[in-house]
Amino acid sequence: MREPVTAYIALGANLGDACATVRQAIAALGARPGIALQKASSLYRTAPMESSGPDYINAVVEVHTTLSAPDLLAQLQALELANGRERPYRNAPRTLDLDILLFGAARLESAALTVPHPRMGGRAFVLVPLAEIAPHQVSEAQLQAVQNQSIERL
Ligand code: A4P
Ligand code: MG
Repeated sequence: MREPVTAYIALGANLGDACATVRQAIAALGARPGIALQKASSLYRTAPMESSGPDYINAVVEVHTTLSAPDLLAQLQALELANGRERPYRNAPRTLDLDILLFGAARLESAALTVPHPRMGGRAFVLVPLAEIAPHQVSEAQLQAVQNQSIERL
């Protein structure tokens, strides 16, 4: 059995009842084999960034997992599919998006999985909820750099 790894996962939704989807996805994540939910941020309402459609609901969770990073991603994608996720084009509005932000101290770079998430540094909708549950993972300078982005804690 592997030693559990602390991972951070970003949730985003902007179609359907996005609040309900994100709340339910947080609970469903913790019920998956090999994934134990440790902390969940508040939900945040955020303006779409490089995307279209209604405002997003975003959150970040901390999990302990005995899965490998690719196996964790497979679990997240199964959960996206169970929530009716379709991928008509990149950054299309979505019922549920689950991204791995950090997987312990791992640095991975392949087409299927890049960790730390390459775009997390420029996004208030990731950094603000991450800082809420894991302040040591986010610097003041990072938060200041995204302070003009629209985000409302619910
Ligand atoms: N992939 C690579 N690395 C990762 C990772 N660390 N976590 C691959 C998850 N997946 C990763 O993702 C495309 C491919 O990325 C996957 O097949 C996986 O193997 P996707 O979820 O199918 O497509 P996507 O969501 O359109 O792309 P991506 O890269 O997740 O988009 P972004 O850049 O994360 O942006 N605005 C607001 N306000 N809130 C949002 O949540 N989200 C996006 C998505 C844009 N604008 C937003 C929000
Ligand atoms: Mg994604």
